[in-house]
Amino acid sequence: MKHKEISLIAENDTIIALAGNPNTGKSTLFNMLTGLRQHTGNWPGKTVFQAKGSFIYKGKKYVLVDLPGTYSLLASSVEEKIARDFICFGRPDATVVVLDATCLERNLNLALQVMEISERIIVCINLIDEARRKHLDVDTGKLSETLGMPVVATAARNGEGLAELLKVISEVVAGNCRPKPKTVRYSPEIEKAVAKLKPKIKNLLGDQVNPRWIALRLLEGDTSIEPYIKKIMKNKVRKAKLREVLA
Ligand SMILES: Nc1nc2c(ncn2[C@@H]2O[C@H](COP(=O)(O)OP(=O)(O)OP(=O)(O)O)[C@@H](O)[C@H]2O)c(=O)[nH]1
Ligand SMILES: [Mg+2]
Repeated sequence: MKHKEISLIAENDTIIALAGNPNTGKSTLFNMLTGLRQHTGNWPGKTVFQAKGSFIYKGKKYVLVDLPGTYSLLASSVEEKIARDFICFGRPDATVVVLDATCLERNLNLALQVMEISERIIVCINLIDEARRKHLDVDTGKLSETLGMPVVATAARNGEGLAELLKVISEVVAGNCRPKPKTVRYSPEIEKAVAKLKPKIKNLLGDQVNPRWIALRLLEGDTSIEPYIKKIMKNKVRKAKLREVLA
């Protein structure tokens, strides 16, 4: 199902992924932006497989992918694997990480994991209306500075902040805004091993994936990424052969 859906997206489509913890309003945001009716709500029927829709902003088409809600990207459940594989190997042009403004601390854990995979991230602090109701004040400027990424506050259900979110998405896709996510540093031993592995991975896989993230997964003994690595390598070899023929 997942591979079929990924391949349904045309090669030159601009793809925006929506990631986040369960119940943060991703599908509500998806429906508001695409005009579709993806099921929303905290009951069985939550988004398990990613839904796909599109919208036009300033004459440009964007394909939006609503990923299932996950607390992490460790691929220990089917939802986590779908979300992780799409962000890493589906190569979206930008990933919007949707966080619940009323429990940022827990939600930021996922944002940090997405930051390890991808650079083109936008943080969307949703349910800002709920936060306001609870007298919680979110300093988006400070958060943006701390994380090194654009941060937009929204209340998806009533459309608040969506104009700003679209503007930021378009700027990130166009390269006018370049997020610089802060790197999460590990112990010196791990960093030493990562430094050794990174150039080798880069050499093998090119810039198709984030070599630091792959190095960390390999050190962790995560075998679930192997099929993708093999696929990327096979494609690379095929391309190299084609180049030889063309030369
Ligand atoms: N007050 C308020 N409620 C919201 C907002 N956005 C979404 N909701 C509500 O939050 C609930 C969950 O929204 P969904 O869009 O289904 O959340 P989701 O992130 O797609 O959930 P999963 O697919 O399970 O991960 C629904 O009842 C929405 O109506 C918002 O900005 N403010
Ligand atoms: Mg959903």
